[in-house]
Amino acid sequence: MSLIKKELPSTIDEILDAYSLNRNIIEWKLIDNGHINRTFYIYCETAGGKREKRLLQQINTEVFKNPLELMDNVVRVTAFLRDKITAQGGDPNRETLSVYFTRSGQSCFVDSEGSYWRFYNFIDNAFSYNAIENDSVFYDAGRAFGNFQSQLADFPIDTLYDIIPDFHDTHKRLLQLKEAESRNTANRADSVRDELRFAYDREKDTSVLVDLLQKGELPLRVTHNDTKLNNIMFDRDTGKAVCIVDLDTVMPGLSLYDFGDAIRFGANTGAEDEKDLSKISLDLNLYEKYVCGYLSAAGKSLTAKEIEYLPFSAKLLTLECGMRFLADYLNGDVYFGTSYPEHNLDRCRTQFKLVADMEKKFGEMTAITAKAAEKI
Ligand code: GN1
Ligand code: MG
Repeated sequence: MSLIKKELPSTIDEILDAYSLNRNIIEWKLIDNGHINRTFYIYCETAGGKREKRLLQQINTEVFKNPLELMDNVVRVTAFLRDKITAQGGDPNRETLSVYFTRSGQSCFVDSEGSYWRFYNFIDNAFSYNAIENDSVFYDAGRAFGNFQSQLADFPIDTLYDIIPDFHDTHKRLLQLKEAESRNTANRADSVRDELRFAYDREKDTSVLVDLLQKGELPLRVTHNDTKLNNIMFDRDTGKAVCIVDLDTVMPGLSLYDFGDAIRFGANTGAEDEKDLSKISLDLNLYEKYVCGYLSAAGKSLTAKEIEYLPFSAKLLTLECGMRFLADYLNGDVYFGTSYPEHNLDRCRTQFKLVADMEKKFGEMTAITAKAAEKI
């Protein structure tokens, strides 16, 4: 089981030295709402005696095989965003992540155990949601991700590394699931026959978006690729979305990946790992709020085909995520952080329940989308 360690790394002094920070940390806290990286809030002091709040993150090199390419993407995207935000009269220290460089000018530090660490600015007086408390928050989430996409619309896409190739190629994800089933590493395949059947029954859906991309009917854009609600920081004073975080998977992709994944997580009436499946469904009101917020910021730059496939993308990205959880369960929980043995299976079941509910509500999702698109 891949349990995320909760304490500060044993190499913390080396890390602090590399960034010219004093060895005594004033305050720290684990931030544990991601499944991949290990993240800490750190209140520290520079060698010059200045106190600073920063985010320290260990890059998961099992998932991100080429951390230097990843950091290259992140440095260039964040520098680009800083310029955009400054030009628009915003505050780049709050509205985007920025990378701190080591004493020797590197964007991350490799400690004596071979672990990769990086520091970001800490967005102070801000918080993230794991679930929607009020639907206007989700409108704002849609606006924020739509805005992020518009800000990066003229980023030179060819200069970005493909950090995880075929990350949202749902058909390849299905093939990976089949492979996990046949390898049956954790000897769990017999216990998940229903879930496997659910995925395989939807095989036809899995190649729809990648085929449209290949045929040139959907445009390649700079996308975030991990648009969970908790990857948006909200300002404590204004309540508004202030900064998009978790830029590890920013790379060329489809706008529909970002839309679909945001609905998968944020418009679910239950948590991603809820055990009681009766609590899982698509909240159509939240779906509508997100569509309206997203189109208010990105609508003008989208093609008719992109808009047409918005509801489908929600269903597809939910199916894809469920298949990924299931494949990881079959592989023995080697990818996603888990807290108990059936964690990935519980996550898979919520995703498939949500897919089934979206299938029932697909007509309504389509009508809501069409109505929202009229206002662009
Ligand atoms: C992972 O670490 P986190 O929670 O931001 C995963 C996403 C999944 C998500 C499911 C690099 O994101 O693709 O949608 O878990 N990130 C990676 O909650 O695989
Ligand atoms: Mg992530």
